[in-house]
Formats: sequence, C-alpha cells, structure tokens
Amino acid sequence: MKLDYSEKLFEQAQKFIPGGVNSPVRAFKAVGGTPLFIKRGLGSRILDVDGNEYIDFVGSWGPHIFGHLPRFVKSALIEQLENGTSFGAPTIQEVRLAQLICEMVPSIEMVRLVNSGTEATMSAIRLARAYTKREKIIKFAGCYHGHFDGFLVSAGSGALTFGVPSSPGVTTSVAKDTLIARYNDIDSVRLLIEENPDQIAAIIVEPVAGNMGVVPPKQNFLSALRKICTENNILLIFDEVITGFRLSNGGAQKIYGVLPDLTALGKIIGGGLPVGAFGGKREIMELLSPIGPVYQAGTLSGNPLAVSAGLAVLKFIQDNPTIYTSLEQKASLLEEGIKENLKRLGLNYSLNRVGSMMTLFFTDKEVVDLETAMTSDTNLYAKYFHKMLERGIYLPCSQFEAFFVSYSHTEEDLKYFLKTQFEVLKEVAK
Ligand code: KE4
Repeated sequence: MKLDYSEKLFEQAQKFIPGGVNSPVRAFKAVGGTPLFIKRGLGSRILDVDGNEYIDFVGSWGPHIFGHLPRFVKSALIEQLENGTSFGAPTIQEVRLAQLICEMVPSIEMVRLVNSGTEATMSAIRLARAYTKREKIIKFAGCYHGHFDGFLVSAGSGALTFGVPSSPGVTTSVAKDTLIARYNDIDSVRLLIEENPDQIAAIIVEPVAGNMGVVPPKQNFLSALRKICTENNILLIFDEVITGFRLSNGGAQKIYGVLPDLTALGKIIGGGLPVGAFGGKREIMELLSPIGPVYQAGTLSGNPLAVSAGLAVLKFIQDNPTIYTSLEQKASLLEEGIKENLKRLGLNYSLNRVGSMMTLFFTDKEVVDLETAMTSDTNLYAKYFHKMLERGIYLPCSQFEAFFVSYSHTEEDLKYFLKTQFEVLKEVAK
C-alpha cells in the first residue's frame, strides 16, 4: 500500500500543527504508523491522497450514519451556499432544527445549538450547577465528554473521593469538583453521594459508552441512575453525542426508556459539519442567557451551513424511521459473522454491540467498564488494525473506540469485512 504522499504531508503537518493533527486520536499514536490523509469520501468509501480506497467503519467518529455525502446533505449544503454561510443572526434553519430535536428526543423541551460536543456537555454542566446551586459533578471512568477542564480528571487515590487532573493545565481546584464512579456500578455512585451530601449538581453519563470501546449499560443501570438522581435532587445528564440519532430516532433515552434532565448531542445532528446541542426541561433551559443569568454563547452557533446539513439528516430520519431496522440487520449480520470468525479460529475475544456501534476487544474478559476494557491487548489490536487497513478496511485507530455500520454499507462491504477479518485474525492471533 503506497503511502508516500500521506507520509510527506504528515512530515509537513508536524511542522505547523502539534503532532500534525487537529485532534489527537487521529495521529495513530495508539496503533503506530502514519495517519492517512483523506482526500474524499462517498457512501461507505474513503480515498486517501495516495489513491488507496477503503471501506470506512469510522464515519468521522460517528456523524456519518448515512455514509459520506448522502445526496440530501449535498443538495442542502449547495442550496444554503447560494444564500451565504454565516450571519451572526437568527435564521429559519436553526429554528427548524431545534424544533425537530425537541419533537424527536423524548426529554428535550428546549435546546441550544453550539459548535461541538464539548461545548454541549460543558454548557450542560454549567447549567446544572446554576440550577442546583451545587458545585460537584460525577462522571464515570472511561466515559469521555470532550476536553472541558472538569472532564479531564481521573480518579483520585483510593482515600480521596475527588478527582485529580488527568491533563496538565487542569487545576486541582477544578479537578476536586469532579468525582469519578465506575460504569455499570450503581454502588460506586451511591458511595460518592453519601460522601458528598447535597454537594453534587449533576451526574453525566454516556448511556451507552463509546469511548472505552462500546460498553452497554447493564440491566437497570440507567434507571437506577435516574432514581438516585431524583432522590438526591441531582440532575441526570445523558451525553448522547454518539448515541443521539445513532441508536434510534430518539437516541438511547428512547430505547432504554430513561429520561435525563439534560441531554448533550453532536456528530449526527451536524451531518458531518460542526454542530452540537444541549437541551432538556424548559425550567432548566430558561436559566440560559439572554432570558436567564447563565451565560453561554458562540459566534457560529446555529451556523446556517452546518445546520442545513444537520436538518437534512434529521428530516430524512424523521421521514424514514425504518432506517434503524436496516441498520440493525446490517450490524447483526456483522456481529454474527465476527462471532463465527472467532469460533472458527478458537478465539474468545469480547464483542460488544449496541445497534450500529460496536467494538471487538482483544481480551477474553467480559467488558463492562474501563477496568475490564483495559485488559485488552492493545499491541494485538494495533497489528489487527494495520493488516485490516492494508486490505482496505478502515477501522478506529484505537482499541478504545467504537466502529460504526452505516446505512451506506452494502452486504458486499460487510461480507468483504468478514472474509478479510478471518484472514487477518488467523495471521495476528496465532
Ligand atoms: P467534540 O467536542 O469532539 O465534538 O465532542 C466531544 C465528545 C463528547 N461526548 C462524547 C460521547 C464523544 O464521543 C465526544 C467525542 N468523541 C471522540 C471519539 N469518540 C471524537 C474524536 C476526536 O476526539 O477526535
């Protein structure tokens, strides 16, 4: 596989951009080698600058549920482009997108559009602190909510219930307000609440974790979180940046029947352009400036070009609810095929799947939280990643990410994946 131009561009990029990338995970640090510079994407395919074509199972880390550049997104963008890109003033498109989100996501009565998932989650935290007049938050080890200071915190030492910075530049005073619980372990949440009575503003959770690899919520975990939050006047925040409109036309909250107080969205609602959103109960959202005292703003929030792409996607989802049946069929075909490959090769790696997001963990442990996810053999994953890439399959460049099936993946794509995976696993896992 010729990578000359990607290698040359990566060398240049590292002169001007830290690590040569604008987001760390893209740098292939977890798997080694040179990141591919992508020239174009269409449907289930991407093409790198050296002319190599791949079947894409990353989909820009989640946005491309319909594959690259679906016709309805392309036409929406071209139409908006004729009218301009940004005005810093209200537009009809953002009203329509906000209205659709409120109609489709069960818990959202009011929503504010922003430019990224991080902006959405960090603004939801600020709002929760203002609403409850409390300062501490609980997040879960292994869940990622963006690069807001308060989220870049790891569990403090056993004796300390509060967090310690997991990145330089995050102050200890910020980190001490973030408490870390164990995913799928409601007792770890109960303990933190008991140790910090009446001090916790919110619990933020990925209802289906995607950032330690895919980890589904155990039976009743989400409903237990809902109950414990209600009992303790804590706001429950669902970070649905990945799961929103990925798992259903109402996100994970519609599938699991658990309603959070606030929800963060991103990725799919931007159709591949920068859009995030946070929303929830009217009485909470009305605390936001300009009607309330909680300040939050953004020059390009609700940007007409970005919103036009997101609006086209949500309209297509609203008009075609059967897409999730088709996605489920494709994803379960892949899951069954992967399990068949593992069985034929006598391998007992763990495969976690929810809807069209899944992860193959190179461990024989059941993966239910960060600790079990970390038992995976990341070196083996790196070998698997590169051999799949050499054969034209583009997977996440980290063991601890989800890969995605899109509506544009054909049966031929999935069968090629399975055939290739069998050959590769036979080679790397011997
Ligand atoms: P952004 O600020 O990157 O748009 O969204 C942050 C975020 C928030 N919540 C969840 C559940 C997320 O998954 C993310 C971002 N996801 C990562 C990969 N899983 C984005 C990839 C990257 O960082 O480049």
